Amino acid sequence: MRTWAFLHRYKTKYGRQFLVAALFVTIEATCDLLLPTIMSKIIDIGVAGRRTDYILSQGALMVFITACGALAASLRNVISSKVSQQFGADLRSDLYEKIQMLAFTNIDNLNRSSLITRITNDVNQVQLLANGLMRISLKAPLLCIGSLVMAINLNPRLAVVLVLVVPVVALLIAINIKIGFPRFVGVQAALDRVNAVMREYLSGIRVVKAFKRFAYEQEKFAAANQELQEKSAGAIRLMSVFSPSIALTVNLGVVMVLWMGGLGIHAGQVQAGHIIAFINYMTQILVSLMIMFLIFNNFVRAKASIVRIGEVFDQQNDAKWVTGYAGTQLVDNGRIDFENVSFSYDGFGGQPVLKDISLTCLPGQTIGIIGSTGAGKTSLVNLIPRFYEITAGSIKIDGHDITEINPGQLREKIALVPQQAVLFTGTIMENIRWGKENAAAHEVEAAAKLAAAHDFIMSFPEGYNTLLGQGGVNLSGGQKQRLAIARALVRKPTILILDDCTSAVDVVTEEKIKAALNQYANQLTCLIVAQRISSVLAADKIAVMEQGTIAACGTHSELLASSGIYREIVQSQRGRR
Ligand code: TTP
Ligand code: MG
Repeated sequence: MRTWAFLHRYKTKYGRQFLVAALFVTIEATCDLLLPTIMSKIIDIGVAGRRTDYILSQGALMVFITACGALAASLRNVISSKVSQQFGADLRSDLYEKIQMLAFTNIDNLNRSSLITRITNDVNQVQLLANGLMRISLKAPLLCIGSLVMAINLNPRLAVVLVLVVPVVALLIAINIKIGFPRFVGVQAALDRVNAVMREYLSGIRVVKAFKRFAYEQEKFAAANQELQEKSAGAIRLMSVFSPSIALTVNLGVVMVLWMGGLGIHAGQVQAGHIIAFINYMTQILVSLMIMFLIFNNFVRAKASIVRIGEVFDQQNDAKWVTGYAGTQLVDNGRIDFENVSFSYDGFGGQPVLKDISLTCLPGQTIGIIGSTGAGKTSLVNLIPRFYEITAGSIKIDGHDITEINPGQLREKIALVPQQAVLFTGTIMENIRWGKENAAAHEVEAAAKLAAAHDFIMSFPEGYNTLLGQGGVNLSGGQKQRLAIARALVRKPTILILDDCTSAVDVVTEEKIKAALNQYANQLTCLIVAQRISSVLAADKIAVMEQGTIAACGTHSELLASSGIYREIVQSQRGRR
């Protein structure tokens, strides 16, 4: 299966250590296998013949073999823990790297929260499997087969019992696996759903409380929880029938051995020690069969995880983000050309979100983009840093098609302030420095001043060192937006894109930002997406978007004269500048 392909690279990396662990497991199993035979000899030769010297020497041998087994077990444990931890860490970091390289389309496909489960829970499961594989799962079959061989070797007559018992037990386990497999997969899926419901609830907890939807959410959770309970109970019920029936079969076998052995002793064909050793081997067979059965459970869980991890590795990166790909060197002008661009999100029913867009933005120009919600403004500006691939037409920066420019270099020139300000856990200083890693403190401050953020930052006791919670929860909406603007400005980009990022800022502050930007934006190309006409009044050109197309384009006065839609928007906003 293709999804498993990613495991190959680890096979070569850890194959040798795996083999060493396998060697130790073999030693360990061999030691376990030798003990019952020696014991039977002690009973039959030493005890029956009253030979103390024999008992002592064989006893010493038993101690020695046990010690060897213990040593092998410890070494195997050390190796398996080390390898599985390392393997887990490698897998996690490879996965993380892969996710970083993914295009937005891929991430939309995979769903963000499921990516988190994949990198944590799923990797854990695979790591557990690797650890288990190197420990018990190798030992159990070895013990099982070894015990069989030893038992037959010891006394072929008694081995008849094995011929009866082992197939029955194996059959029981096979049936169990056949019925149990889908059930365990079902349990895993139900667990995923509980996780998903919980995650969504926690991320939307404020809205849930605000809308008093607690009861609804609780019901949703209860349903998922109930499903998990039922699925798990079903799987466990199955186990609870099978485990005792296996134990019963084996115990019947023990009775048969005792019975046949008793007859054998009576006839002088079997020795007492043989019976004890034989029962020992048979118990080992039972235990290892049961262990294999438990490992199977582990494997089912890990298999689902492996598939889920494989899905991530299988994602083809549409954006062909090649590290080291030189591409075309950009000259810093900042001209943007949209030529007959069409675009649709994957899975948007093939419905184009943008249709035949042509727009030119000359170096240093400021272009305003307005239009009703859902018109495609955000989609349009997100195409410039090549977050998504267009379906038709071309987008050029300084005359070069963006598909020919290394995305890393392309994005370096562009600062985009998204519609929803995204902040990270850390200080305000760190958050602004996201725009430019090595920005000096005065640069950060200058950017914050431009974004009208300096004053409110300084009003905090810790100033720029104020710690922000996850997503900036301890800031107001407008404060977040201004930090996001500062982060973009500190980068000193060639192209600045503001996607409706002053929507939560009061009008007075917005005026301040606008005035500062007007000066600052002189040398750079600026795209301003806005709801309020006032935000784009001063732009060199205003594009009015309507259902994925540019309905009109021109300066404010041109549009007033020529565009009905524009006049309507202006009219509707009159008096609430
Ligand atoms: P947007 O481009 O987000 O519309 P907009 O930015 O003009 O709207 P707003 O003023 O509210 O910010 O959306 C255009 C269409 O694309 C809309 O039907 C939703 C769809 N869409 C997606 O399917 N996936 C996405 O990630 C985004 C951003 C939009
Ligand atoms: Mg938008």
